[in-house]
Amino acid sequence: MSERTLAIIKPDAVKKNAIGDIIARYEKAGLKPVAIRMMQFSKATAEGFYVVHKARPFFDSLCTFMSSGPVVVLVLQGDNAIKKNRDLMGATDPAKAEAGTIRKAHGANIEFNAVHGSDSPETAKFEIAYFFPQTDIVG
Ligand code: IDP
Ligand code: MG
Repeated sequence: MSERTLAIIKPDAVKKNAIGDIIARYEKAGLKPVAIRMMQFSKATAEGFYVVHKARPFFDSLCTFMSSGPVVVLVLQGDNAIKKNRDLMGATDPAKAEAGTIRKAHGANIEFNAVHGSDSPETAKFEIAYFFPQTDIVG
């Protein structure tokens, strides 16, 4: 079933000049970009995006990291896009990520882990709407 997911190329990966490599991996896996936006989050934008993690001990550090430099936010579309992207990303901790995954290739540690991907249809819906009006999504 074709679905959409939200991906973010995080500040660490943008700094490492990995934008092209990561988007190539999405395309090769059949995840078509249908919206792309480059921006730098304010702290408040990061806090609103990660509101589900508000009570976690790493919340403040995560939001500081996510607002530390430019990011690329994408809507990806394809069959089973949510799970496909999670598989492509690898485990949250790059040290535990499988060979061939984005986090294995580009992640430094459990916080600086290169990419974000929605984890369910409900979060994908919230996350896509957080950054993109319907009119800015093609296809
Ligand atoms: P996910 O990105 O694989 O879905 P989540 O548990 O949703 O992982 O956590 C969101 C983000 O918070 C992670 O991608 C990572 O950047 C950061 N994070 C998760 N767990 C930790 C931790 O234990 N310490 C520091 N940062 C963390
Ligand atoms: Mg998550």
